Amino acid sequence: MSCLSKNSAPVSPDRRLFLLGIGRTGIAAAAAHVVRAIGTILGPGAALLAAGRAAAQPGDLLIRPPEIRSKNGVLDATLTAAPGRVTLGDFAFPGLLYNGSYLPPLLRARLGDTLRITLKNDLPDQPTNLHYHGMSVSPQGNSDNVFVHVHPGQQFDYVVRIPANGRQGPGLFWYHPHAHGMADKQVLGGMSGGLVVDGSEQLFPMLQGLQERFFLIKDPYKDGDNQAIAINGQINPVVQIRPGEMQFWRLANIGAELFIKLRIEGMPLYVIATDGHPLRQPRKATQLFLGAGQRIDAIVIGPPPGEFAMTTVPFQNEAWKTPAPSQQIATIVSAGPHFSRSTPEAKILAQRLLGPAWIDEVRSAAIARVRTVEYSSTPNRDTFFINGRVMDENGIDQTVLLGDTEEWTIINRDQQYHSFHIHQTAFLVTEVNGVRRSEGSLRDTFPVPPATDAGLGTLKVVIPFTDPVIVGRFVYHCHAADHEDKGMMGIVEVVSSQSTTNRQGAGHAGHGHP
Ligand SMILES: [Cu+2]
Repeated sequence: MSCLSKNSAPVSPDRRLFLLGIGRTGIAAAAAHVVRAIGTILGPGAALLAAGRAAAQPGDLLIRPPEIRSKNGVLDATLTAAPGRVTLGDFAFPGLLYNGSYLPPLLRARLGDTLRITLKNDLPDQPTNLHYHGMSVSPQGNSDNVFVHVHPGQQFDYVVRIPANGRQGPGLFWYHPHAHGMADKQVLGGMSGGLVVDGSEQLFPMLQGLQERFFLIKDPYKDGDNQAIAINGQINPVVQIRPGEMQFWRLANIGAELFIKLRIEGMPLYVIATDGHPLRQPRKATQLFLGAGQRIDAIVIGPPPGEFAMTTVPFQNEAWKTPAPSQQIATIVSAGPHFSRSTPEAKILAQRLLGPAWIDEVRSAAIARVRTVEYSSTPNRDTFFINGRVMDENGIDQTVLLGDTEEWTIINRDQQYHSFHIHQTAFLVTEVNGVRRSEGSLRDTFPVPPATDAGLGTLKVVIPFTDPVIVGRFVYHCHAADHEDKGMMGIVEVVSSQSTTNRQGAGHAGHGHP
């Protein structure tokens, strides 16, 4: 049974309803009473919430994902994919899980480490595999190779070497299944987790000693028209901070289809990295737009005492649907004595990235070639195309020479958001809908705006295919996983000038079945 209703955030803790003598029926009618009750329970700060949205009941304290860290240069982990029950507030559904958990382990490694991940497929009826999203690692063999299919009852041993020197730097990444046609269902079911390359404090020494918080955002299967949004597998968790305290927040949309705009009333974020790529200097943001796959690392400062709602901001995604109403997805509680070593905003914004930045090289590189990638779909949206074709796992759509930097224009003919994601390398966004953009950091996933009456949606990016570790065959696609599964994915092969195309080695090695 679910208490998600069209216009309200989930009303979850039964105990408050019990205290109020309200049964589980008639909850919508009781919402106003509940909000007043929260005001009584939590004091004047809660008025902020009550004024915002009804039925925004704070849940439990935000939990930390369990972690598996590398030891002596190796991260050993086993991920077992299997069905399992998921309960999110009052919403329960049959999930597809890693190690039985909707919040599987956060993997933490360092540059130069090797990930040794055993993937066991205990799903009864579908293949799966693992993708290491955002990592500049090899796409071949038993590394980050999405052409591996691990069938039910089989297991596969991934060995992913993170170069000590190269394009890959410290930052926030994630892992999820990428078996073509299966990704959406599996990620919606719960199969995705965080992946961190440690060392961000070497880029921004101010991070040293700060409390680190993860906000791993997921969109479970819809309950009718209602879309629950979970953070670390929790509905509307409470995040504690002291007034004036700095914390290091790491937000990742590791969901399947979700595009969200979010904000915290009265609390800006000082963004230091996007998709694991540092900014030259922090940027103040009062609103974030995160499509599935995108991440933000940010410093925050504890606001004055009180409660602050993290809410979604309605926006037009699909032209044929009314925007989803705002919902509260977390509650920030600022309380306790004012932090003694408080840092003013100006000091955060005055930080400068230590060391060279890949973005400078990308910005100044000569463009070796331009390409156009056009997104479209059938009118009933059961098939999605790139350049009029659906994904063909045995083909190659683009061949790129290692060392080249290219400019790709993604054109969106559909009246809904898509996104552009490419494996193994980040890119620089230079233009959105024909308007020049000055980006302070690289991305690996970025929304492609919908077509409107004003014209087609366009995104222009500059992609460096310059790291020798990425030689091989890999994919680019829309990261709304349902679109990707329904065809909106293409294959690029990066070839070094010395070698000819090696389809055998890159494409068909390492199948998980005998
Ligand atoms: Cu899409």
